[in-house]
Amino acid sequence: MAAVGSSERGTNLYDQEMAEKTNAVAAVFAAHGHDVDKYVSDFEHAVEERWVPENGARVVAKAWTDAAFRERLLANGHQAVTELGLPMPAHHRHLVALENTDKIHNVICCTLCSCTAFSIIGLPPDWYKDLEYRARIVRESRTVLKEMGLDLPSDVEIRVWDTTADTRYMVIPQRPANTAGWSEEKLAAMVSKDAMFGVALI
Ligand SMILES: [Co+2]
Repeated sequence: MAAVGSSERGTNLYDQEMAEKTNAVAAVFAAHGHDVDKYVSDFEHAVEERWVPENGARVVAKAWTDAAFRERLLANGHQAVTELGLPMPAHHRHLVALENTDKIHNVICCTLCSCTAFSIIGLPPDWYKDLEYRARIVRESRTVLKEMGLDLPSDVEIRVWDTTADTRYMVIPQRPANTAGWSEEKLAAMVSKDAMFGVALI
């Protein structure tokens, strides 16, 4: 039995099956008059050009520098990011902005799968989709964050937010102290994707 289940062989078989399924689905769409290649290239363009964490970084920098925008963002995230020309898919009905403070640190996950506010903070990284992260960040968040390089003081409360189909989250990290007077562009350049997931500080 040993050689039969080798992972390399399994992967090749999986790839082959996926290719067959993909071709079959593409053939059905083509038969109904859809331009499959255009759809795929548009999708790839969206992934690479539009659904990037630079969007969320702009939102964070705006919240840091514009108190009225910050209030609107905390009250209705979806509406506030739309104001900045950053659309979200219709089914992402709610965007909840989670503001870190000296005493509260927020971190996000999707215990069911890998949902994020991807049009704002970017597509989920591999570790976010990992079963181990999804299970352990809820039960032992302090330990998991420490393993990921974020060792929070013991008096900081950690809040873990589990994404759902219609409610997406983004973390608003704390603004570094030595940045008074910085432009929004300069501030935005500091904001990492990890910080908006809550697994890093700035
Ligand atoms: Co999910």
